[in-house]
Amino acid sequence: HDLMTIHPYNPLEDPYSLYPHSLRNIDELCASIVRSHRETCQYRVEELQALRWKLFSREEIQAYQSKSVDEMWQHCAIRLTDAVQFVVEFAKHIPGFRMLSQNDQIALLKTGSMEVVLVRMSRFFNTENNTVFFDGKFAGTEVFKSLACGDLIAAVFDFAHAMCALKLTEQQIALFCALVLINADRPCLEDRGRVQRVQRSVELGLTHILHRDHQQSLMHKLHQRMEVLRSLCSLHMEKLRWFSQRYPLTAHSMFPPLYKELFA
Ligand code: CLR
Repeated sequence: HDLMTIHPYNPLEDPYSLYPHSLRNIDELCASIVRSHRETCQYRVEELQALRWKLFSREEIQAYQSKSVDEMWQHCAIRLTDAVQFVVEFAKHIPGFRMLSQNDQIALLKTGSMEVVLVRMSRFFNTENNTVFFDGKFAGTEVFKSLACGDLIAAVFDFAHAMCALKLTEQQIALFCALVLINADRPCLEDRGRVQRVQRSVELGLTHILHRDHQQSLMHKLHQRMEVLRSLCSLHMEKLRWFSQRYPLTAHSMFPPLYKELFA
């Protein structure tokens, strides 16, 4: 269990058991979430901005396209799992997350980590040419052709495009990612009440930030994005089931353990 490394409950680390909500607490909550985002987002926006000219060449694209279906799936599963690992790190530093039971932490990560990866993808996305930073360069949808799930890839790219159109700040992205993860409506939660309390505090944080930025109207749009995320993730699971049926050996022995643990 890779996820079992998450720390157990320590009431002394639980800001909400120590003092009630106040504006100062909300500021502190936002600051921790933003810090956690910054420390786990792999690349800063300025770094990605500077890399925008790095595109895959014809030959490199052809090399990806001539990979076999299972080879390319394994490659992408490894990349995705790396990204998920950073999301797990991010989650651990959301105030209140560690105070949830281990089962609830895992349940939230199982349903939410892929969604957060997709939100984070918008930071790695160039809307000018519809490419995503993958394997060290910017890649268009054609790079993923050999996965044989063009509909999922198109939907994921559309989502990144739509997220970019919202022009969120890094702080807004951080709070939105936290809200995607801490969702008391997820299945299989033991202590829904506790998750709900953490969710309310993150909601308060996001509302606070949007209010401060005079962008309250974004809240409604972000909730709409969350619906799309849900459908994208069920499409991902559907594709994964299709793949595992066709290539049981690759799915069983070549996929990263964390990928299997979260999505299988
Ligand atoms: C998302 C943001 C992370 C860094 C990162 C790593 C891997 C990338 C991912 C981002 C975006 C989505 C991505 C993925 C690798 C493969 C996947 C490009 C940029 C595409 C959509 C293929 C999915 C294939 C599955 C069906 C296996 O911080």
